[in-house]
Amino acid sequence: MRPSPSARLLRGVLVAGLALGLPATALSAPAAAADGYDRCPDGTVCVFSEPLYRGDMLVVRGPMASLGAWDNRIRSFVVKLRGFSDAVCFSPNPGLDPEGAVHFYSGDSFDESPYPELDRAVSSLDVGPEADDFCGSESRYPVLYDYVGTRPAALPADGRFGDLNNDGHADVAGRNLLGQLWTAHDYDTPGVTRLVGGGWNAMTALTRHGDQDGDGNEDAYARDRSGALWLYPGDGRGAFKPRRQVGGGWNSMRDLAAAGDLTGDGRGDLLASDGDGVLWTYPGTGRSGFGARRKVGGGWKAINELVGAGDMNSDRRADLVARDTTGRLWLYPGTGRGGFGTRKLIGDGGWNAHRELAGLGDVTGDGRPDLVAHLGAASASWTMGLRVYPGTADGRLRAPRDLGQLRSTTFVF
Ligand SMILES: [Ca+2]
Ligand SMILES: [Ca+2]
Ligand SMILES: [Ca+2]
Ligand SMILES: [Ca+2]
Repeated sequence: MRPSPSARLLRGVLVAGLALGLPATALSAPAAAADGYDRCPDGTVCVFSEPLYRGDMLVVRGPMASLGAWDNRIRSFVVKLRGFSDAVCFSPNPGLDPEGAVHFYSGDSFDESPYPELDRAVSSLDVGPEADDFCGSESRYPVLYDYVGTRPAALPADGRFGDLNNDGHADVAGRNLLGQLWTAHDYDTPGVTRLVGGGWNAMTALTRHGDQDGDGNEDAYARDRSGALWLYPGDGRGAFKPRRQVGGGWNSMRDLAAAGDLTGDGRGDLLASDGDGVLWTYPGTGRSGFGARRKVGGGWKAINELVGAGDMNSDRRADLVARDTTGRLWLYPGTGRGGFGTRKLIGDGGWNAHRELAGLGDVTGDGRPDLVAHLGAASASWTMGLRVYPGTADGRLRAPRDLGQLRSTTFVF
C-alpha cells in the first residue's frame, strides 16, 4: 500500500544508479542472463541460485515462511508481480520476521552487487499485497488495542476461561493464512504476540474454553482432516505442551465448541453438532477424555456457529451462543444438567457478516463474559478487524468496540 522507508530507499538507489550511469551489469542483465529473466512467468517472483538470474530457478507464487533447500541460497531475483501494490519481502529470518526485511515491487530485480545484504542471506519470503504493508515494519500478526481489562481476581474458576498465560487478561488465539498459530496476550505492548508454531492449516476445527485436563491451564481441542480429535494441553504461558489424541471419527461433526461445564460436575464439556442437525454434549472426564455422549436435541442444521461463551446470564451455569443461517444470534441458557432452556434472541440480524464468533471470557474486565467477533471478508481491507461485544448481566450484548487489527488471520478462537 505505502512503500516503507526501506523500500523507498532501495527504489531510490535504483533510480540514482540509472541517473549516475553506473556499470550496466548492476542494473540490466547481459544477454546470457536474459534467459533466466525471460523464463520467469508473469505474475510471480523468481529466485536464482546464482547472480544475474543464473543457476537454479524457483518460482514463488505466495508467501514462504521457510525456504527449505533454498534457505540462504538466493543470489538474485526478478519480480514479475502484476499489481502495482503487489510486493515481495525478503527476510533474513524464517517465519517472515520483519526484522531486517526489505521489499521490492514489480519490475525490480537484483543480482548480488547492489544488495550484498541479501546475497545468500534470505530465509523467508512474503509475496502479495500484504507484503507491502508488513515488510520491515510489522509482521503478519495481530495488533491488539491496549484497553483490554484485567478481570476481577475474585471471579470463580469457570469464569476465568480465555486466559492462556494466566495473567488475568483474556487472550486471543488465531491462525494465519500460512498455517501459523499465534496467541496474543500482552496488552501492555500492543502488537506483541507469541508464535506457537506452524502446520495448523491441517486442522479443520479449533476450539478452547478453560481447563480440560485438570492442571489449571487452559487447553485447546483441534480436529485434523482425518477426523482425529486432539487435545493440546496449555502450558500456562501462551503455548501448548505435546498434544494427545482424544479420539477419531470426528469428521461427521459440522461444528465443535468447548463450552465449559454444561453438566454441573465442574469439568469442561464439548458440544458437537453432526450432519443430521443433532447437537451432542460430550461430558469431560477432567482427564482429556469424554464420558458417554448425550443428545441435546435435533434441528441444529439451521445453526452455523456454536460459541461456548460462558455464563452469559449470570446464573452460574455455562451457556451457549449460536448463530443461525439467517444471521440471527441466540442465547441458549444452560440448565447445568447438559441441556439448555428456552433460547432467547440476542442479535436480530446481520451476524453472518462476521467470519466467526469466539468466546474468550471476560475481555472488558467487568467480570462478565463477552463475545468476540472476527469481521468477515465483506468488511476487509488490508486488515481485518476484531471486535468485542460486551456482555450484560442478563445475557444481552452491548454495542461493539474495536479490539484489534488482524493481519492475514483466517481463524480466531
Ligand atoms: Ca492472558
Ligand atoms: Ca489444562
Ligand atoms: Ca461437565
Ligand atoms: Ca448461564
